[in-house]
Amino acid sequence: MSNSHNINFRRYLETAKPKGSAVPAGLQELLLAVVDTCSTLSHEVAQGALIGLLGSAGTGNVQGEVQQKLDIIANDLLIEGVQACKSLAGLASEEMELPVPVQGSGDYLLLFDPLDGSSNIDVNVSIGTIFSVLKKQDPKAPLETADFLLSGRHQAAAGYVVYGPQTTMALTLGDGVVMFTLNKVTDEFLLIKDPVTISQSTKEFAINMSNMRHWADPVRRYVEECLAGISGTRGKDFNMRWIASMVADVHRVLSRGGVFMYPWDQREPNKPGKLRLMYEANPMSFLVEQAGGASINGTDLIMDLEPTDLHERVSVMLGSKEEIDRLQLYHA
Ligand code: AHM
Ligand code: MG
Repeated sequence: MSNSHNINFRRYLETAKPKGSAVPAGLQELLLAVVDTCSTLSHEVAQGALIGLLGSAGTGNVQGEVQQKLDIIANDLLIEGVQACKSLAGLASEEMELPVPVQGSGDYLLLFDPLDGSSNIDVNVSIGTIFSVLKKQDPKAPLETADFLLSGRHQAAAGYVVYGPQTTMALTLGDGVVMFTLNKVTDEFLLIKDPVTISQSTKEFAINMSNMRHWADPVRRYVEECLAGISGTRGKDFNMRWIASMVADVHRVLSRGGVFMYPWDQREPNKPGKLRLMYEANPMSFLVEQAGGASINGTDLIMDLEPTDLHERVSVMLGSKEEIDRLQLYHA
């Protein structure tokens, strides 16, 4: 199926049969609440300075990073938007140290990066919301941080909404990836692509090149070979893109292939990377794997990593399979 623009998100959830089974009603309720909130957020983001949304909030988050006003607004909107979901047991956000208990008594856990790409807010470049849904292992026990510490393989759903020239969502329920675009007049997300697949090979990579001198040898080797182009060992010219919003860079990878990297670097040797495993790497890895690509931290599949901390960081290399296989080989 492709370009079925008359299927809205609610209808998609009602009719989809991931791995042959209907989407559980509780998961439908939760995803609809998340996506409705993202639609509200999309309208707020589009107003920017007109409603005083740009600039720093003058506060720091649990990661020690400066929060933008929109980081906080997006976080509050999402909490408010899902609070009443009966199917939800608790939520965790990149912006908050501890998980938040909710009114619901269900067994789903929601994790999100409310506004990814914060450094791009004030310069009117694409930003987005990333979300991941897990199932609480013991639904009856009181909520604890440890309930969230499950590997990416436990995700029941994951996705993002990118606020760009269009507001577009990518979603996986564990059986492929689909994309929707928001009709801003009717406020409906309409199906635009099913299935979404990532080409196995590519000539495009994305990395913050200003950090090159700090990278480990395997990443440096990979990028140097890309830069050598047609006369080097790769025998082809590569193009480079770096939006500095993971959500927008991964959207490009899902749309036309490519490699996205945010690797470990030697400035903070004890920090595995910049990006967060639970709010960024796991949901994006689920999407990328489900679209036929691959996602590693260098040596291992990110989806297989066992988290030990809600806010833990990880090195990320994801995208077209042939390139990720090559990167993994260089790390062996
Ligand atoms: P954020 O969650 O505070 O926005 O930080 C994560 C972002 C990613 O979206 C992006 O890939 C990366 O940070 C950009 O980093 P850099 O500024 O080093 O290019
Ligand atoms: Mg982020």
